[in-house]
Amino acid sequence: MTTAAVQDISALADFGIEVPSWAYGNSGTRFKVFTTPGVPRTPFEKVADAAEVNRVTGAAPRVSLHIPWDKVDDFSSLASFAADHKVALGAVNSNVFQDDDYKLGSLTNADKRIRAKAVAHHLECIDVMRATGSKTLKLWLPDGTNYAGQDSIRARQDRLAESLQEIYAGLDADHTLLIEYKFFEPFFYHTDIPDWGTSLLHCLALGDQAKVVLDTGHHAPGTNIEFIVAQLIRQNKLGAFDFNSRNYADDDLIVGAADPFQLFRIMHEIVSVGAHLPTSGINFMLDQCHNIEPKIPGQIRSIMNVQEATAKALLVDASALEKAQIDGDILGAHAVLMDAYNTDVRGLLADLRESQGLDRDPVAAFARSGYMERVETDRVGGQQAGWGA
Ligand code: PSV
Ligand code: MN
Ligand code: MN
Repeated sequence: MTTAAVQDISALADFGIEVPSWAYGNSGTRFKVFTTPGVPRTPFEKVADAAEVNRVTGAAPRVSLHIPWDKVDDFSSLASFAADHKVALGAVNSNVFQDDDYKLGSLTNADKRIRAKAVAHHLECIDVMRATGSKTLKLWLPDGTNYAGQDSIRARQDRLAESLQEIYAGLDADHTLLIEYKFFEPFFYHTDIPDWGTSLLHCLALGDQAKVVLDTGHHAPGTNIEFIVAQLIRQNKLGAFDFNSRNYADDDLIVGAADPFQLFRIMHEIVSVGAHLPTSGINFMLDQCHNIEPKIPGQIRSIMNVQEATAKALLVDASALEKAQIDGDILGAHAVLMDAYNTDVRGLLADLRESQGLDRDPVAAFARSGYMERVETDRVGGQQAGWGA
């Protein structure tokens, strides 16, 4: 059993989770995008919605942007708007998957002109970062092929390395380039950055400012994600998470919904080395879409799920675990983890919120606020957040 001495989840007071702007817009599958009353029409309204999530949870201090979905005339005014709403603008996500030019690839394309265009887009994203004060550029590369022999796998890696170097050279000294991986989709034979190994190799070639972002939905079924987390942390190359849940592929469902135990195991690897503390520099982000459920409450639920998994990880009796591991006590060690996982932490989290001056129940607080009814009346006409988030 966990003891009272280790029931300290106060570290969660400083644990922030970044939310994605695209979670607040309408999204869907290739079959249908369902519209939602009150959906944001502009990037400003997306930021306002995200600020609501922070207001009731106290744990969502930043909003990731997606360019061009969140393009505005004056990014510094978007940053001031965010600050007025007590949030900051976070990672800037590039987009090289919606332009006809990129049919055969973007940063890997055999055509030098198209590669240059894709590099220029990332340099434009870096300019956005300068205007918003964001420190992180996030690159998910959709490039790949559908048929064996369609293009040279090797040549594409060489082109990618060269393109990445050009982007990396455009970073300021305090910027980080996050390189994401995904094992398949939109291409189905090979993907140019399919796994953490490929992402890591490119990051190592680039330098200290390049790190891997791990999207929990981007692995083959059965992959031991916590092993990847542990390994990347050992190399100081885990830059960020894109949290979400998957049952089948890149489902982008609410984090902790499909497999809360997996989320706990991931957070245990994080907490066991203190990587949940702000000093680790790891950016804990959500990358989700709410196709059928209400979006703001969906984000609130997501934040709470990550908090619950992290609280449970904080309850792991580290010294008892280490002793059992060293003693070769297999079931004893497993029991230490399971004791923490099976603890109901909802009361502890409600107490923590109360101590922060927040409502004990963020879902109820949001429902009571009348915000949703207000925006449903005020906002007429919605904006498609964009495909693929
Ligand atoms: C596409 O798979 C994707 O979901 C990636 O995970 C990116 O992080 C996200 O879209 C936003 O571009
Ligand atoms: Mn992602
Ligand atoms: Mn994805």
